[in-house]
Amino acid sequence: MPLTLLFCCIVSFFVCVSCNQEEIKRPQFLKLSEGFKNPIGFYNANPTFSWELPIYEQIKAQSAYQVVVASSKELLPNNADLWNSKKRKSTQSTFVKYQGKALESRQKVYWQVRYWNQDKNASEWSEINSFELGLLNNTDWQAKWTGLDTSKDSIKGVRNFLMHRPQYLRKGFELSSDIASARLYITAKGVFDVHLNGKDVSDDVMTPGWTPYNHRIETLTYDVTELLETGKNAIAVELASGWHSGRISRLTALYDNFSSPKILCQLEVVMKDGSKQTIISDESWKGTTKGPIRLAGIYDGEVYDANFEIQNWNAATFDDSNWELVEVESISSEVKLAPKRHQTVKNQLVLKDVEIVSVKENSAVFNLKQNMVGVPKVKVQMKKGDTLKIRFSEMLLKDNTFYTKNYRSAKSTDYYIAAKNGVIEYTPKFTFHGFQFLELSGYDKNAKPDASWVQGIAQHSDFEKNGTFTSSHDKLNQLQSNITWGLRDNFFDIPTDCPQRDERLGWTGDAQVIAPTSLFNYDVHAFWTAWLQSLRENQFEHKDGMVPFIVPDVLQTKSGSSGWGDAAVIIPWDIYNATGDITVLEESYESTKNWVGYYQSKVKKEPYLPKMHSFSDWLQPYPSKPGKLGNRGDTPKDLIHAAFFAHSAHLVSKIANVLGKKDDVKKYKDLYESVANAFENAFFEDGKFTGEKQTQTSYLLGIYFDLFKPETKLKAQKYLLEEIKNTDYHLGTGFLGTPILPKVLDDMGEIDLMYKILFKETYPSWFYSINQGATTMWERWNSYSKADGYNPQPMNSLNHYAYGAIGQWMYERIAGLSSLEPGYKKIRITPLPNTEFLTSASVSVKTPYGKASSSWKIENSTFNLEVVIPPNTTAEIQIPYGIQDDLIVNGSTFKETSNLKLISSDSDSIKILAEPGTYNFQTKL
Ligand code: RAM
Repeated sequence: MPLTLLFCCIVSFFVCVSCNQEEIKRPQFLKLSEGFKNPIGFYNANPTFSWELPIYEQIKAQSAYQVVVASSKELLPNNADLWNSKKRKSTQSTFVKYQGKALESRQKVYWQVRYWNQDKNASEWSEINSFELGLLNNTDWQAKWTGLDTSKDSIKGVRNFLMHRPQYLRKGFELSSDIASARLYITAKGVFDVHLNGKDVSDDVMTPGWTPYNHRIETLTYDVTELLETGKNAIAVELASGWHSGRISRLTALYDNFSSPKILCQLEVVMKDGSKQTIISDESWKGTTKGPIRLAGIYDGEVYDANFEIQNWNAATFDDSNWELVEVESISSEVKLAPKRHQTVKNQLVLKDVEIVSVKENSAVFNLKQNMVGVPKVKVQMKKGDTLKIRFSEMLLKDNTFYTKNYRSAKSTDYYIAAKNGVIEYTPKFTFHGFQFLELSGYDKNAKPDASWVQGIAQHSDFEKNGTFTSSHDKLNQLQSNITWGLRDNFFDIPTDCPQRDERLGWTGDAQVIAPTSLFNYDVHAFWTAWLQSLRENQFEHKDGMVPFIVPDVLQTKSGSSGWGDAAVIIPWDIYNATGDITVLEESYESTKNWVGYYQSKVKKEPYLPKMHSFSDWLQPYPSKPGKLGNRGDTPKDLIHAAFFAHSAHLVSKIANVLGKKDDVKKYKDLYESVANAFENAFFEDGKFTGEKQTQTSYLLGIYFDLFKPETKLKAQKYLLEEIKNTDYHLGTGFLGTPILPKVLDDMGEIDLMYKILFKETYPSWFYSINQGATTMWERWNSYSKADGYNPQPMNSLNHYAYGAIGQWMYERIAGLSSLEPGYKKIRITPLPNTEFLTSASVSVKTPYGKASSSWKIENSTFNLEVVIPPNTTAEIQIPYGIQDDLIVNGSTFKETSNLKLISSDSDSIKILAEPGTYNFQTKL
C-alpha cells in the first residue's frame, strides 16, 4: 500500500472513531439515591447514582459506565479527587453505590457520568450534577432548642388536651461584610414557618413533618444567600404544636412530657472575605404568643385574630424589646437530628371551580366538587370585630347540612376575627382538613355570597407523578381519579389512613395494601423509604420484633397485628421490585427478620400457628356479626396470622437471596414451608376451608401466598369460585383480601370473572361508591348510599385508600405494563382486553430507565397495541390475539429482527422479546 494511502486510512480511522464517539449522546436525568436532583441538605453520605440513557436509534443498552466524583467542578472529569469508578463493564445505570472518600456534613460534591453503548462506543460526559450534605451529626449543631413555655398557660382543648398558643420567635443580627453564601439549618418540635428579613424562606408546609420524635427529628436546609443583607437582618419563626405537641400525639408522656413547641435553627453564613458567622437559636431570642394565630391544631383547626397582627414583626427594623425572653434546652444525644430524607409537603393544586350549594341568613355552603386535603383560601367581606367561622365536611346530609359525624372528635373548624371592615383574605397555616364542602358564616350580612369567595388548596408531599392510566370507560377513569386523589390526600408527610377525622395516623396495614399502586402512580420511592425508617425506629423499641399498628407509634402499641406489621417486609419488597434499589432491602433486612421472629415468639401450643392480635380482613362486606363487632370480618384471625407469617417468611427468604445471605435463604424458606403446611392442615380439608363461614379471603390468602399443596390448591381455587358465585359475582373482601383478589383470579386465568367483579355496579363493588357520588376511595364498601344515607358507624372515612389497591391490576393487566425484573430492567407488556367493557386502555410509567408505555384499542375488529420500551431494558410483549402470520408490526408483517424475537406463539397469543424502541402491533380479532 502506498504510504499516502496508508496515511489516509489511518486518518479516516481516527476521524471515524472520534465522529462515532461524538454521536453518542450524553446520559440524562441524573439522580441521587431515591430520586433526588441536585439536593442541598442531603441526608446520606453514602449515596447511590442513577442516570438514564437518551432515547434515540443508536442507543439500545449500556455496556459499561464511569462515574466521577469531585470536590469542585473544575476537577471533573479527569481529576476526580473523591471517587473515580473507572470504566466498569456493567449494564447497571441505576443505584450505583458511591465508593469514594468519606463525605462530611456540609460538603458540596460534584459528579458526572458517561456510558458505553451496546457497540462499546463511549458517550459524552453528562452535565455536572451536585449535592450538598446537610448536618449529619448532632454534634454539628451549636444551636439550642428555643421557645416560650406555653404549657404554663394551661389552655385546655378538646378532651381536655393541653393546647399551646402558637409562638412568634425572632432575633435581629448584623452581618459585618458581604455575603458569599448562607445556609439555614432548621427544625422544630412542632411545626414552623421561617422568615428572613420579612420574606418567606420557603413554600414548605407543616415542616419538619412527622417522625418518631423520641428517636429522630428531621431537619431542613435552605439556601438563603439571597435573603440576607450586609448590616441588619432578622430571622423570625412562627411555631405551632403540629404533630409533636398536638393532641394527635395523644400520649403526653411520649415526647418529653408533651413539652411546649421549640425551634432549633442554625444560620451559617460565609462571607466574601472567607470569614464565617453563625447565628443560632439560643437565649438571645425573643418571643411572644400575642400574634394573630391564636390557636392551631391538626384535628381541630386554626383561630386567627387579625387584631393581634404585628406589623413588620419579621423585619430587621422591628423593636422586640418588650417581647418575652425565651427558654432554651440543649440538644439531647438520644434524639437523632437528621436531614429530611424525603420531599416536604407543599401546596400542589388550587381548586377554583366552586359552586354555591345553599345560602342562609349569614351563612353559605360551597362545593369544591372534589374531596380534597389541605386548606381553604377565603376572600370575604367582613365587619370589624366579627368572627368568620369556616366549617368543613366531606359530604352533605340530605338537607344540605354538614355530615361531620365521621370527623368524630376532630373539630376541623377555622375562625378568622376581623380587625377592620372590608375584604379579608385568609388561608390557615398550621392545620389541614379533609373536605369537599365548606360553610362560611359570620361574614358581612350585606355581602352576597359568591363562588369566588372560596378556593381549595390541595396539599401533599411534593413527589412527582409517575404514571398515567386511562381507558374508554368513564367509571373506570373515575376510579383511577378516586384512587390517585385518595393517595395524594393521604400522603401528607407520612402515609395516613385518613385525612379528616381524629385519626390521620400511619396505619401499617393500609400502607402495605396500597404501596404497589402508589408506586405506579407517583414517585414515592423516597416517601416510603423515609417512613420505613420511622417504622424500624418504632419496631426496634421492642425486643421481640413487634411492629406497631401505626408509625409513628403514638398509640404506644402493645402487640403486633398480622397483616399490619407485615408492612415491614412487604413494602421494602414492593419498593425493590418497582425501583430495583437494593438499598431498601439492606436497610430493612434486620427489621424484616425481626418481624418474622415476632410471629415465631407467638407460637405457643400448636407448631407454626401463632396466637396474637389481628384486625383481620378489616371491613369485609356483609360480616356475620353486627356493627362494630363485624369490622373484623369472618375470616378467622388464626388463619390470617398463619398466612401472613408464612408469606413474610417467604419474602424474607427471597430478600436474603437478593442480598446473598445463603443461610437465611434456606432457613426462611424452610420456615415458610412448615408454616404453609400447618396452615393447610389446620384450616382446610381437601382444599375446603373448614371454618364456620366460607370467605373469599380464606382462599385468597392460601392461594396467593402459595400455602397449599399443588393438588389441594386446584380444589381451593374451585371453592373460591363457588364462593364468588354465591355472592352473585361480587367481591366479598376487606382490606387484606381485596388487593389479592385480582392477582389470584388472574393467575387462575379467570380474567373475564375479574372484569365482571370490577365492573359491578351494585354493592359491594368499586363502582358502587362512584354511583353514589364518590370522588375519593371510601373506608367502607358501604360508607354511603343515596338510598340509605351514611353508614351509622362514626368510623366512616370518605377518603381511605386501601380499596384503591385495585389500581395495581389496572396498570399491570388491564393496560398491561409491569416490572418483570426489579426496577423494570425487564418489562412485561401483557394487556388484557375485555371487549364487553372496554375498547381501549393506556398506561405510561416513568421507569428508572425512562418512560415506558402500553396502549391498546380495538377498532374495526382490529386490536392495536402501541408500546414504548426505554433504553437499557428489554420487554416481553404478549399480544393477546391472533395468528403469527397476521401480525403487523410498524406497518409490515411480523418478521424476526434484531429488535424483535419470537418467544412463542399459540392460538391465544403471541409472545415476543423486544429491544428498546417504539412499536405498533396490529392483529385482527
Ligand atoms: C382504623 C384505621 C385503619 C385501620 C385500622 C385497623 O381505625 O382507619 O384504616 O387499619 O382501624
